[in-house]
Amino acid sequence: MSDWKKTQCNFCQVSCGLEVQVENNHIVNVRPDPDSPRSPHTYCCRKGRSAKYFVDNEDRLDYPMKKVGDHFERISWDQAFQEIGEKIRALLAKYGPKAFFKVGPGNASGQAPAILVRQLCGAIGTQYGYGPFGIEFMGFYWTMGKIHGTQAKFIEPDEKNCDVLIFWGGNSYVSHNFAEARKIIREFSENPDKMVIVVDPRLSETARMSDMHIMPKHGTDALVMKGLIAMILEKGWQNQEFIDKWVLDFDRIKPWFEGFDYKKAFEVAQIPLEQMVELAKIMTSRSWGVHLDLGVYMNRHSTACSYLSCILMAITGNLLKQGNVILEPYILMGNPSNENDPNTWRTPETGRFPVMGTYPSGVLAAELLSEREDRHRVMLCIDSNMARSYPDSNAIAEGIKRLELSVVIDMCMTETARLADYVLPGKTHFETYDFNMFNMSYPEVVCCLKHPVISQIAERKEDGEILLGIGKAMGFVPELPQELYDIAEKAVAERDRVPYMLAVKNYLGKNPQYAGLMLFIVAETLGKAMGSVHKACLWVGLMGSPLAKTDYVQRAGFAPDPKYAALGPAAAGLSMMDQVFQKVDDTPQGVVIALPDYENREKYTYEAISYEDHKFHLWCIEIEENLQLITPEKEKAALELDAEYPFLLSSGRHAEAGVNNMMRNSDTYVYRKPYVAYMNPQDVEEMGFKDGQEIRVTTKAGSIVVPILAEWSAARGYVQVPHHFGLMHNGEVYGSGANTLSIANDIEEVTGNPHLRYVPCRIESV
Ligand SMILES: Nc1nc2c(c(=O)[nH]1)N[C@H]1C(S)=C(S)[C@@H](COP(=O)(O)OP(=O)(O)OC[C@H]3O[C@@H](n4cnc5c(=O)[nH]c(N)nc54)[C@H](O)[C@@H]3O)O[C@H]1N2
Ligand SMILES: Nc1nc2c(c(=O)[nH]1)N[C@H]1C(S)=C(S)[C@@H](COP(=O)(O)OP(=O)(O)OC[C@H]3O[C@@H](n4cnc5c(=O)[nH]c(N)nc54)[C@H](O)[C@@H]3O)O[C@H]1N2
Ligand code: SF4
Ligand SMILES: [Mo]
Repeated sequence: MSDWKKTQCNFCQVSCGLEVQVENNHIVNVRPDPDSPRSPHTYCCRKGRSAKYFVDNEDRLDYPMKKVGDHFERISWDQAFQEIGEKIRALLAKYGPKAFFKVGPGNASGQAPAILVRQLCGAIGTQYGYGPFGIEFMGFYWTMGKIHGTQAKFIEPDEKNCDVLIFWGGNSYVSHNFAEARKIIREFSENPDKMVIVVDPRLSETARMSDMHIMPKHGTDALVMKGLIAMILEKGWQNQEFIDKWVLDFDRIKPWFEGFDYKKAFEVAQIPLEQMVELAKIMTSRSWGVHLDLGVYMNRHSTACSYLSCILMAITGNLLKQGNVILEPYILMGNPSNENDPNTWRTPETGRFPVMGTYPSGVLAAELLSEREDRHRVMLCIDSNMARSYPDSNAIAEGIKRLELSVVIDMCMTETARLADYVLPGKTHFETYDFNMFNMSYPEVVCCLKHPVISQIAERKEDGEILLGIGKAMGFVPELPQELYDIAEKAVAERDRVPYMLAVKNYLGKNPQYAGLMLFIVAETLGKAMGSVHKACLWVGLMGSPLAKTDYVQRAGFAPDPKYAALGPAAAGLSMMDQVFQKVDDTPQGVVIALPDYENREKYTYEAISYEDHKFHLWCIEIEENLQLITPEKEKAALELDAEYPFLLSSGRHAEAGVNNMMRNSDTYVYRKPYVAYMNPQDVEEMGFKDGQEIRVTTKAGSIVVPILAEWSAARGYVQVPHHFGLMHNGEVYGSGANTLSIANDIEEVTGNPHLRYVPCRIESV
């Protein structure tokens, strides 16, 4: 038996610490890492424990492949880079940078490729990019930009300090979408001084742990939130002291709610008034934090919901002061977008704008099928199985085939890869270094460098190395002086990279035309010296970390090397962050790299708000207009279903066993078959079906066959299918893709999340 090696989980942004046992270069066992500061109570969920099925599966790619006629042929890396570089350059020369777009990466647990692909798109000069943000977080990050001044920081509930934890449209007990979710939900549930509140039409696994369960009619959350605010303001229950101190524009938003018939709103949402009064009393008298999730984000009026939830936090004094905190990733996760800047591109066919540099995934099918001259033509898709994960997957597949060039980087021969012109084999985060920018470990900021636990197999490369290869082939890495390579080698050997940083600055000072290619230059030189482009990306990220501007890093015990401290604040800052990098590199379970001054809430709040006046800005024109649509009368009419599609579908459910579209090896499902449609037993009986029988679910986009699982916890009038299936493994396909059923361009009106939790459908016997 081999030793246990430390790393982190590959499957979600939480990145729990794992220890894995490796035999003959295969993972044979997984357990939670007791030393991990990311999951300090030895936590990991079923997905993490299934790592071996993910890494080992027959559809792993080992060599670069090129489509020749109707089949793939193995080619060398040199040929792949050369041909891809040449073809992209030729197409850019013909159509300009607007023809090029990227999709992905879709794996939130390893984000070096995200930084590099941003560099590549920047060098090409394209703004077009799609990714998971565009499927779930458009309204949320846009709201962040409006409320506190930047899309780059986000609000999370402060579970460490609040009394009441609210889950609004999320099922965290199953999706484990924050650190140690199950443990924290259990603690809140068992503690008589604390409360769990769940807002979900279904008696979800999380709702079963709750002290209060509110069951709105599907798709009515915006109406409910608007009503709740109207009621609080009408009764004068708001926290006026907090509002006076921290909120700009309160008088401008008050009219949005005045005279709003909240009783009628709750009636339309089918929630008893007394329950809403009780909720309002709790929200105005206790500290509460809220997790909004896909039941809301992938539903009607999702931007309004994100926005209204922030207004609720503000008027009850739970925005930062207690209950909810603004978190800043230690590395910038994307470029904030400004849709009002005339230089910000809109999608050619559908005219949509980006949020955090990402365009809505729900319009991609229409963009790919566009006939316009300025349409998308050249695609780089990295770690995204978009032909399964994006709305209207049949149209997406058609669209990929029409592209003039499609390159897919993935660890597997996915459904998307099969459609591409070139397929390039990536490593997993178990085979190379990677890291995660999400800081889900409030109040500490934890940074982990995932260390490889499996050594080189065939010709797989780390994603970053592949992106660098494409960048080089396109001429984005200039001829560099040997000196830069030598200084990098020395810096790594001496565990001090400050001289290297200064050499890079010096080089760019003399060659300012390459300033925009800094990341490629570091990847090429320091990446080589470190043996990993991803590791070099972490170093770059830390050196430019927004945390370096605060005193949080010192609070975590870091200080500059005295020899640099003497050279002034700039050198001292670089040296301190370099020490952070060294400690992270030396500590495979991860390190607390910063400690925000969260005890001093006033100061923390003040610093966290990016607006110059350090106030929350609650008014904005888009929401003012949007809220006019959200009245009990209009909503009641809008919620009527068409006779042809009289039932509702949740296209997607984050099922315990599945991991988005990554868990291809169906050996993980030998003991149970999770490809089932949840339906309420009463609906099943009334419609004349039987538990376990196959049904055909049909929407405007398509149709799939799926067996029923009659579940007493399922909501009435609603069928939920998981979205993890329809993946080919070893020549066999288990289940069908839920996105066959989701409708292209059926997106939310303000920022554009798809309506995947609200798809009208019809159900028939097979
Ligand atoms: N209908 C419907 N669709 C949905 C959802 C839904 O609820 N309903 N949920 C959506 C959500 S929330 C999300 S976040 C998106 C996700 O959708 P995407 O962002 O498209 O991600 P996946 O489809 O899971 O594809 C991830 C790909 O990355 C590859 N991969 C994973 N890890 C590694 C690695 O370490 N290295 C390399 N080289 N490759 C790797 C996998 O093989 C897989 O092909 O899907 C969404 N799609
Ligand atoms: N096992 C597993 N866990 C995962 C993932 C995975 O693939 N597998 N993926 C991860 C990712 S990328 C994400 S984004 C998260 C998503 O995590 P969640 O958002 O927690 O996942 P969902 O299963 O979509 O839960 C949505 C909930 O919203 C409810 N809902 C449906 N309609 C409405 C409505 O109209 N109003 C309200 N209030 N609620 C409604 C549903 O009943 C359901 O309980 O999960 C993460 N965790
Ligand atoms: S919670 Fe996320 S990171 Fe932790 S084990 Fe589960 S999937 Fe992996
Ligand atoms: Mo997600």
